[in-house]
Amino acid sequence: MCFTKKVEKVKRTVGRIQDVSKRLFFAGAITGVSFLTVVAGCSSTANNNVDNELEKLRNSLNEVSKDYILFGHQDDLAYGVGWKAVRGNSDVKSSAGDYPALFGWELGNLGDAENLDGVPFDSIAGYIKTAHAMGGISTVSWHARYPVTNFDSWNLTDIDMQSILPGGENHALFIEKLDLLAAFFLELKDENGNPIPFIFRPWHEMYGNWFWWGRSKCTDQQFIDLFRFTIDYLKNQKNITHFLTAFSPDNGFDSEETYLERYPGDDYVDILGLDDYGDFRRGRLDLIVIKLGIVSDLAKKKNKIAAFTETGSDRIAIKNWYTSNLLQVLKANEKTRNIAWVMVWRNRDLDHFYVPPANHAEQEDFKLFCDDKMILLLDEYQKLKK
Ligand code: BMA
Repeated sequence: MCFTKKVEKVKRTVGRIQDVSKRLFFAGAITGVSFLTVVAGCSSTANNNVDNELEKLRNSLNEVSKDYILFGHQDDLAYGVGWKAVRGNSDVKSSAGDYPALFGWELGNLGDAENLDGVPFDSIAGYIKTAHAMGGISTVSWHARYPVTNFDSWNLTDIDMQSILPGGENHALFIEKLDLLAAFFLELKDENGNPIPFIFRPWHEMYGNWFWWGRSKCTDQQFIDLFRFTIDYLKNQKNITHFLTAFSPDNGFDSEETYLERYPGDDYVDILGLDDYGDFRRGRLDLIVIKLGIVSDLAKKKNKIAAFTETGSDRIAIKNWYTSNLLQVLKANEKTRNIAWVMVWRNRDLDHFYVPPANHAEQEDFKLFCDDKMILLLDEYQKLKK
C-alpha cells in the first residue's frame, strides 16, 4: 500500500487506537504501572532479524567513529541546486564524485502528500530504500506541526505542552500525529520486506527558542515526557524497533550538565548529537570544538555514539568553509575525531544551499574536504565495511 493510502487508513482507525491508548493509560495510572510498561511486554517478541540489523548499524557507526567520519547531506537524492527528483542525481556526487554515506530526510507535514519542503512522502520512503540498497544510512528529522493548532514547528502561538502529554486534554491529537509517523516508519522495508534500520532524530534543537518544543514553551520535564512518550509509543505500542534514536541539541549548552538538562535518559537514546550553525557564523570554532568534546566525552562514558547531527554554512558564506572551518573543527583533537558523522543541511537553490554545486567557486574546497582520509563518502564507507 502506498504511503498516502496508508495515511487514510491510519486516519480511519485513529479513533479506535486513541480509545485503547486512553484506556491503557488510565488503567496504568490507577494500578501505578505505566501503560507503556504494560505494553512493553508485547515487544519482547520483536523480530531477531530487526535487532540484528540494528546492531549492525550501531556497530558500524562505532567502528567508523574510531578513525573516520561519515559525510551526510540532507535531502541529497531528492533535489539540489537547479534540479528536482532526477533519478541518480546528487549535488554531493556532482561536486565530489560520490554520494554521501549518510542521508538526512525530513517528515514535517506528515499527513499531507508532501513534506514541508515539497518532497512527496512516497518519494521519501523510496529514497530511504534506495539509500539503504546503496549501503548508505538514513537519518530522519521531524519538524512536526503542533498537534492542536496544526501550526508549523516555528509557530509559538498557543502552545500548551502539558495538554498533549498523557492525561492532557489534547493527548489524542498528539497520538494522531504519532500514528502517522508510525505508518511512515512501517513502510520502510527493503526489497525482501525486511525493515530498514534508520536513525530517528526527533525534537531536535530543544535548547533554542524557535520550536514549540523549545525552552520558552515547555519545562525540561515536559520536554523529557514528550521525548519519552514518542519513543515508548513507537516501540511499545506500535512495535516499531528498527531505529536508533538521536538526541540532538542546538549549541545552547556549555557543560555536560547543561547538555543533559533535557536528556530523556540512557534507555531512550543511542546517539548523542550536536546541531551547530551559529558558532561557525560567529567564527567561534573554539566553542564548537569544546561542544563536540562534551558530546564525545559523554558518548564515551555512556557507551553511545557521538555525531555532528546538523551543521553548515548557508550558501557557503564563509570562504573555504569546508577545509578552513569544518575540517579544522573535526580534526581538532581526539574527541572531535571520535564523532561518527557530520551532516550538512539541504540544497534548495542558490539562495539556500550547504554543498557547493558543481562549478561553484567552493567546489574545489569541498572536494579537498571530501578527499581527506578521515572523511568517508558512500563508496569508501562500503569498502570499509568489507
Ligand atoms: C530549515 C530550512 C527551511 C526548511 C526546514 C525544514 O533549516 O531549510 O527552508 O523548511 O529547515 O527542512
